[in-house]
Amino acid sequence: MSATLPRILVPGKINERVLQRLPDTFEIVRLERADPDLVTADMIDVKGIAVSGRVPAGLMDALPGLEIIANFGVGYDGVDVKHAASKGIVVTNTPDVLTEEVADTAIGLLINTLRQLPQAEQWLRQGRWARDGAFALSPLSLRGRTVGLYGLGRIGLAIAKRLEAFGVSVAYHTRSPRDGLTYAYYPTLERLAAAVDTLVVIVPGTEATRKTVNAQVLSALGSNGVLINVGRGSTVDEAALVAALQTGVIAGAGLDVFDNEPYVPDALLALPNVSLLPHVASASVVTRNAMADLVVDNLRAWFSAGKALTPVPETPLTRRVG
Ligand code: A2R
Repeated sequence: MSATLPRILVPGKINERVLQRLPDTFEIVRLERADPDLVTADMIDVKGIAVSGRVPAGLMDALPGLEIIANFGVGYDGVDVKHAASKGIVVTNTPDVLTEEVADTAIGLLINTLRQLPQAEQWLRQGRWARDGAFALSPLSLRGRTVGLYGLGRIGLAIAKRLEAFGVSVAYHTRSPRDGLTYAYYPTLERLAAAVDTLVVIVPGTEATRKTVNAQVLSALGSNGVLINVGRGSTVDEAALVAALQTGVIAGAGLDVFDNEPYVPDALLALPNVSLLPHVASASVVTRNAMADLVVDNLRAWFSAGKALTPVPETPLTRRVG
């Protein structure tokens, strides 16, 4: 491997296709995890990071030549982007290429939660259909529901379009209303929750969204209410959610994301009125390959043309080429 290739650090695990494609134009340096204490003197000339997970400020500080962090995923809450911006390090993510897949999964999770399809399949697989008869009717249905989207960006809009086809009404809350849409806009999350019976969370995990789906919001959603989260676990107050599900404050929840992944609270696992997925919204081979390609293409564009393809808004930086 030529010593002139830019060196890219890969802390922890990442999609295999990233590791396959990087060596065409880069030298890969592996690190067991994103821990600055593991950085050794020979990594001093590392210029980029490709990551699926965390990049703390300390790791950036330990790599004085670092120019770019290419994050695998549209959400980049694991990367200390404020610190990156303060050091002139560009951060990229993988928007758009996963939008439709995540929206598909959101609809699947919504219907699974309402109609208890995973439980019905277990009934069949366990031989109970033949032994005990028909699976119980689902208390909940998508019919007649009003769905509120907390977040109406790329993915939120793709979910909204699907919901229109299902014949349910759609409303939303974001910080500012989107032009050219007929969906009802609510300036606060609590007012949206009060106006709908189904709340789909698809905002980024930021300080501003942290634990915003709290006891008041769940109470406003009401006893027929269903919460679906395909954004980030940090957005929901998990303790308040468990209490609301246990006491009938809301009727059910479908969760693809959790506060402390991959650990899911026992209290959630014990509940009958939830549908739980291990953060798989974008997890098909085709979509994860597209995300992997965008990680590598961002790094290539940065070092060849001086401009990343999909920098996050906090770091709209360019590189002096040469
Ligand atoms: O607030 P706005 O007008 O910037 O709308 C954005 C909304 N949003 C928020 N809404 C209410 N309160 C907040 N503090 C807040 N922060 C952001 O979330 C916009 O409608 C949406 C984000 O849309 P995009 O940036 O297009 O992201 P995308 O591709 O839809 O993905 C959303 C998230 C990712 O960050 C991952 O965490 C997850 O889905 O996969």
